[in-house]
Amino acid sequence: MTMTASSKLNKIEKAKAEKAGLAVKEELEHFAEIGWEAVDKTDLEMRLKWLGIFYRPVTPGKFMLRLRIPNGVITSAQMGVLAEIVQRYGDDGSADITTRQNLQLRGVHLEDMPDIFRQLKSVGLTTIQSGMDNVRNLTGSPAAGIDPDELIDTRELNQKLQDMITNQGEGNPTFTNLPRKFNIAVEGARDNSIHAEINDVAFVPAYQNGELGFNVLIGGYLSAQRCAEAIPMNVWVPANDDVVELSRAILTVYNDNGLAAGLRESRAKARLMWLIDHWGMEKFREEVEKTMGKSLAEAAPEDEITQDKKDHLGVHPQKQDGYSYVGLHVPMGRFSAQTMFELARLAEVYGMGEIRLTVEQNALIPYIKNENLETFLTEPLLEQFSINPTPLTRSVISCTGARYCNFAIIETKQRALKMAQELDAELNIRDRVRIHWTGCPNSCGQAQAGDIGLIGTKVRKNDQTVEGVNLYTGGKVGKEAKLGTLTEKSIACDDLKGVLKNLLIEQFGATEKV
Ligand code: SRM
Ligand code: SF4
Repeated sequence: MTMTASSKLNKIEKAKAEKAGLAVKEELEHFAEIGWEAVDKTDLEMRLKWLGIFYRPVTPGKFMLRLRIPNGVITSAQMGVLAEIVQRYGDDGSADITTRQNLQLRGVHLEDMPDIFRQLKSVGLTTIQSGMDNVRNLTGSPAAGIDPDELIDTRELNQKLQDMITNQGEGNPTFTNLPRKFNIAVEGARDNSIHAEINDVAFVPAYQNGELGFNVLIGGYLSAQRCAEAIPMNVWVPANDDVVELSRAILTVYNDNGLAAGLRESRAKARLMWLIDHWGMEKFREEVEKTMGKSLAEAAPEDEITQDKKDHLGVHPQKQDGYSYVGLHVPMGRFSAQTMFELARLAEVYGMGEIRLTVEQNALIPYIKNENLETFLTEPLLEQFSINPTPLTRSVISCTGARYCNFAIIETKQRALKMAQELDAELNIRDRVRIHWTGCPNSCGQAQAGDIGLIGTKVRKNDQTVEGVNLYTGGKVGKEAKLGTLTEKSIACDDLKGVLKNLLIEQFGATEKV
């Protein structure tokens, strides 16, 4: 690297150039022995994220561990191991389903990490490259392989993508120093279950000359500085290893040109869309073709996203005769060790030992024999994880917020649930209304995708600074997905209920309960 190039690097790039993120893999045993207080600050706060280990300044010594669950498919055995891990930490231990149909464990201690990693490996789980400048969890339809309307079963493709990106979970130096985080989603259903519009690369089903494959959208992302909807790359690929090869080529082009295109200077201008802006789509496409060593087919004129987005809650017949899958509402996506054990047990007893996670932070149990449904529905866990919650509670989504995240400006999860429950009790609401809460403008809770989006902010009220939100509306998901926009600024959380109530009555057909 030249002096000029390196002097322009941002702080994170400089730290990565000094020592690669993945290097801490070899040091984990040592870190566990010396204890977290003795670990170098940059290793502790930054590089450990390459292993999925997140130091939480809000709860020092109690770490968050982010897994990778490609396509949101997890077995009962895997869930059981995760439950055992969080159980060790008593009340501090819990797990969250994330907005990328993934799991994060909470309360974990650094000294236990080598042992935890051995346990995870024994059941085929990995946490590698799940944070910082890496490709995040690969998302796909949660009902892949069981949805009667499905076009392409994306499970194997997502697993292959993960294996390519992470070198079978061992860590892959080739794709671990990207200019920024990177999101890939592969949709096989008709309802855009994966939010194609907010992924850096999204594959959506489309027929080309009678053959089923994917149109490719690129550059979508949300951030504090800019939010961009994914745009067509004008490429179609068949539903086979070309998906993996195209992803490899896009990642290579992004990785290798980040420096020359200025992406490694400012973290705020480093996502894939900035490279597309810099070059234009035509050159970007050419570079990708050059890297792949072949020309790509033009996009099919239309894709097959024809349905509104499903939330998969409740009982649904599978494409396999005699079986149903059941979607359970996990309030705020939060599990205790006990609910994880119980969910794993139910999937084992009634299903085939498998659970699916959704980007709505809920869980499905597939392969329940229809004749066993009645008994299944009487299981005590379903009192906590309802299959038919009230309309707002059903659809509310929230990022981590102030309880564990040091970027947070406000507390989110508890507040979001309470608000949804109270409004459900006070209003008749015909349809679901998706309220997305996010504790800061990073928008991990995807505020711009909500019918109503709320982004945490500080507000002045009665000469005091209090927790508040900026309100977004107009977000659409599914077949005509579009990002919502800011409609009202600086609403104190104490005043929010009244504002939401009016909004729900005026724009979403709600009426007051009498
Ligand atoms: Fe996120 C950073 C949590 C999905 C945009 N995100 C963070 C960190 C790691 C910050 C930190 O170190 O504390 C948060 C960890 C808090 C914690 O303790 O849980 C965090 N993000 C989450 C999760 C857990 C929210 C949730 O409750 O579900 C989601 C984990 C997904 C996963 O399994 O990997 C999560 N984050 C998202 C999404 C939604 C999505 O992918 O659909 C976005 C917007 C989409 C996107 O990335 O384009 C998102 N997170 C960010 C950003 C802004 C990125 C940017 O380009 O500026 C940051 C900050 C950053 O990267 O600098 C961030
Ligand atoms: Fe933390 Fe902000 Fe992401 Fe919420 S949106 S998890 S507060 S970084």
